[in-house]
Formats: sequence, C-alpha cells, structure tokens
Amino acid sequence: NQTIYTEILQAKSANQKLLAILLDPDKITTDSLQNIIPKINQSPATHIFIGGSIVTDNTIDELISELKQKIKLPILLFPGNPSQISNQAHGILFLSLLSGRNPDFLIEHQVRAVPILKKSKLEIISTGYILIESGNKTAVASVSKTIPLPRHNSQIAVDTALAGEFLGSKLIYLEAGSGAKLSVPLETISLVAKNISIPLIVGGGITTFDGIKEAFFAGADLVVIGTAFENDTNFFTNSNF
Ligand code: 1GP
Repeated sequence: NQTIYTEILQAKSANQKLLAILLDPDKITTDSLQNIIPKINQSPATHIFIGGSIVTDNTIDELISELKQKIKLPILLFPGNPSQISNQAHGILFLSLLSGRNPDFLIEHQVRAVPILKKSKLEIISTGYILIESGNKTAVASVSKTIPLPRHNSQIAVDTALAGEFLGSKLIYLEAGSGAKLSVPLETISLVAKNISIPLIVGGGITTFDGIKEAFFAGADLVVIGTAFENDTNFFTNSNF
C-alpha cells in the first residue's frame, strides 16, 4: 500500500509543491502541542514529519495519536534510529544515509528496524538521504559520525542521488541538517532535480518564505521546515502564503 507515495508522485507530475513541518518529539510538551495544532492547521503544510537526531523521550506514540485526532495531514516518521518508530504514524521515510560511509546509517539500523516494521502497517518509503555541508556541525553529522558532501561540488551530490535512485530509492532527501547555518545550495538542488526522476525533498536551515520559494523554484518537490516553525509558531501565519 503506497498511498502517501502515490500522492507525492501525483503532486510532482502536476507541479504542485509540497511542504512538511518537522516536529521533534523531544521539543514538544503537552501544552505546546495544543498551541501548535491550530497553527499547523492554518499553515500550507501538506505533510508532518516526526523525528530528530536525538529523540530521548518515549512520548512519540502519544504525540502522534494526539496529532492524528486534530490534524488530517499524512504523518511520516523521519527517524534517527529504530527506537523512533511508532505504529501510530501513517508511514516512514526509510532512510539510508548515502552521503556517509558509516555502515550503521547505511544499512545496520535498517536491518534492526525490520522486526518492528514487519509488525507495523506503516507505509515504507525508501529514501536516499544526502547530507550537504552547511557551515556548522549539525546534529545529524555528529550523531551519524559522517562527513557531509562538499557545498561546492554539485556533481558528487548528483552522482550520489542517482546511485540512490538506481538502488531503488523512491525519494531523494537533500539535507543541510536541522538548524543549518547554510541551507542546501540552490545550484545543487537544481542539478540534482534535473538529473533524477524521483521526487526531491530539501530541508535544513530554511528559515524564510523566500528560502522556501527559492528551493521550490530550483526544483525541490517538497520542502521541510523544522527550526523556523519551532522558534516561531506564527511563521506560516505571518508570511504571505
Ligand atoms: C532537518 O531538514 C530538516 O532534518 C529541517 O531542518 O530544522 O533547519 O528547518 P530545520
């Protein structure tokens, strides 16, 4: 059952841009959730991603079941490791960190997730995850102990993304890292988008409405906003979406 993925493909072919709000379960309290829910419903978001590099709290099930009652958007797990899998979500971005050379994040975590995934009804969406250098050390780079791809060599990003597509990834995710000083260069987004045929997700360090528009214009099919919304829940309501 690939409903969420089919909808992403349909949006891509209709040139409808998609927007995900990334929620980090560690940073959300029961109180803040009640404030966040109406803001998400008023925003142009089309998806909710749930995850973080260092999720310590065990409240992910509760968080998602509360969100599902009040928000109609598809909820996709964006897990840093197998402990962040919840059956409450609709689907999971099944990530392999293709930019790195750490086998744990290329395949080990994925193998360990299988017994959990086999018992779940989650829609599993294979995603080639590519970390691009961002001017500061982000949690994903530290936690994964990998070196991001260089900013000024888009060709290596293109080749990595295409390797992912040839290996069977359904999505490519170009990531600068949450809270990145510099978001993924537009030139890299553009070259990767031109070369792959699967949908392209872009996130990390995008903090303005113009930043979102530029990423879309460069070729992103789906943009992810985490920190900007976390810091200001009026981020979407104040901009002219
Ligand atoms: C991180 O791409 C997402 O995985 C979002 O990053 O928190 O910088 O928006 P930000």
